[in-house]
Amino acid sequence: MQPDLFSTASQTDANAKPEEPDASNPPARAAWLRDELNRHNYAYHVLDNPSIPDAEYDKLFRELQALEAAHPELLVVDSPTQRVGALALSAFPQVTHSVPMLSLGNGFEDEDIIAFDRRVSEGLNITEVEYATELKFDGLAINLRYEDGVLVEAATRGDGATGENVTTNIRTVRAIPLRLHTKTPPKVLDVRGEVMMYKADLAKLNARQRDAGAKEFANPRNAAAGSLRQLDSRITAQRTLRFFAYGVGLLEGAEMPVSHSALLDWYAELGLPVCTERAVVKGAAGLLEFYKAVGQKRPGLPYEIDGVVYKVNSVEQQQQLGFVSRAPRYAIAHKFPAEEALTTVQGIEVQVGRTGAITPVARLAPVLVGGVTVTNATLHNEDEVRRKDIQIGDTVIVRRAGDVIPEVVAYVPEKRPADAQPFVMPTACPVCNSPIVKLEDEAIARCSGGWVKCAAQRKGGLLHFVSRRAMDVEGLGDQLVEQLVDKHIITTAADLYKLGFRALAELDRMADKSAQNVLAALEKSKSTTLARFIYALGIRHVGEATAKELARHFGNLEALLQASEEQLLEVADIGPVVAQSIRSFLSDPLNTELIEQLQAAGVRWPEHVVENKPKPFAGKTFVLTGTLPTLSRDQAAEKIEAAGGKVAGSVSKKTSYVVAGAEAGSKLAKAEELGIAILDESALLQLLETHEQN
Ligand code: D41
Repeated sequence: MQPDLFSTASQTDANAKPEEPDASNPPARAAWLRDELNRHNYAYHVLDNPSIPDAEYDKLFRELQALEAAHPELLVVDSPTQRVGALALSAFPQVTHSVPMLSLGNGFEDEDIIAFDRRVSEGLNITEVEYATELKFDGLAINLRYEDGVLVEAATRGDGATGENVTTNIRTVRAIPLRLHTKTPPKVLDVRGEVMMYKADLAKLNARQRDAGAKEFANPRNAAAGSLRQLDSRITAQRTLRFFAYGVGLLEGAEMPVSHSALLDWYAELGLPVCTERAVVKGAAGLLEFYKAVGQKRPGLPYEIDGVVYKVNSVEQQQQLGFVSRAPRYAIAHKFPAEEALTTVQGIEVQVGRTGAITPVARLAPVLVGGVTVTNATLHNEDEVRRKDIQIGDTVIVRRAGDVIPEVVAYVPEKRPADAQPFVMPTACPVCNSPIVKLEDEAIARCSGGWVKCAAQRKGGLLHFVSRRAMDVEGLGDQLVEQLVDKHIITTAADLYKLGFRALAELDRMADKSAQNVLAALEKSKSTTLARFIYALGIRHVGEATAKELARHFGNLEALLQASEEQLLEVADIGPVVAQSIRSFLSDPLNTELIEQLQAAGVRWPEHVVENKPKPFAGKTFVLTGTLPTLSRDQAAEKIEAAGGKVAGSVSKKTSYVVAGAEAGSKLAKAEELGIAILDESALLQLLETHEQN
């Protein structure tokens, strides 16, 4: 389907990929670049399925720009360099923006920013310009039209002039107020901003996609775009999208704020989410300082950003500067080095985790990704390798996001060599040679050796035991555990507490001082909490939250040790799989022995009394009305009842809260009349959450 959209003189046969002409033939090279860019554009913007990394695309794009600048006769009106934005899918009606949505110029190097500041200060004839700085979210630009304070239309940016009407889907985004928080709203307000997805929400969505055998999203922008293009807004509602406002289009019936920072302050008052990591700075030095500070914070941010944005703060000065092509002269994006890169797969090996899980890992030709050299990347599991069809010899897109393990996003079909080798899952554990088994309903293959036979599992288990959120033994890292296990100094976690100064100090790269520190940290870790202890045991399916719940429910270890599967099922959020996993762990004499040894070594925690789960909604009556954005009526009722509340069918003076969704009717009116507190779904969830935390 792509070729007829993009057919040009140079590409006549739909399937024949023209040879890549080199720079000695500028007309052919330009035509080839146009075809390439158009094809990648389509894959990226229309199919939400990028075919090359952004940086690679930018490189081709800049090459074409340079070629056209050097040979103006080669410039054609439909060159990708002459178009901002992308094709729209036809399923959503077109919306013409009242004020065009401009694009944003960008720079990578400090010099680009210094040159930007120079252009601005010369344009304004001012020596030191004041800028508003903010984050550049990696999402999808959108326009929200509020009339008399009510959200009436939402449209994607599209090509800047026309976008797609995605109002129904946008209404499911909880971060976006359906009504502005003011009694005196402007007649018309176009709010511009970015729709995106938090890292954690994207990970959850991708896990669901994986379970459903559906395509995973390579980044939050694709996830946001894919979600907003859902024809069924119920699907959009199940995906947690976020929004940050950063610009304004048409404004009628209110004064335009005098500066960008004042605009964002106003937005915040109106209940619109705005970037919290923003500042007002002076001159190029101020800009670069902000860039550096954000770069350091970046890994810890809950969302992906691909750079920062600088805007001349004064709106009057912004207008004075005007535009170049379709980007304002007053703003620029300062991008971070690309977090995706192309490289080749030199081999695929497997790693063994603490539960024996076998993870295929791609060995890569070293490549710089976002400033760090990457030589291997996770392929998650065998099914993932099959689904992504990654083979040895392939050229692949590698991605590194924040502090997560680099991963292989996709391979580049055009570059697959004839002798590419598919991955073959080994049948025996590379560490202990035990058979690798895969249960039918599990995606993950495991080494069947267990920690008794498999050193990899022992190491993994020990590292988990000492990790920060478990026993929190500071200074006991990878390399120490590696040596302790390989030299057969320790086998189980209990052996850690038998370690003497000599044994530690004699290890490679251990000074007396560090050995002392490790011993002190081990001693300190003995005083812990029951929840941490349970988590540290590394029972499969028992994460931190489940461990906390188990500790709270049973109150002491003895009660947990004696709990039957049925009793375990009574614990909040524990289902049959988890209950079975806990029971089978605790039934293994090796494990109970370990627990005894740990306690004998002095590991202890304060005992506490079993308390019943608090019932924060006890005595409260709720009435549900209208359609909630994500919860069904039954689900909402279940949550309320689980918290001790009652759900009634009609509103009366005795009603504590009315939970209202879309198309709420007379019950809502009655509640307003009686002055009863009205909640929307997010307020209800928040109320539940606040209580859960207590
Ligand atoms: O966070 C962003 N992605 C972002 C995008 C931002 N913080 N500010 C932006 N400002 C503008 C102007 C200056 C034109 C109002 C933008 C964009 N534009 C933008 N995003 C996509 C196209 C343009």
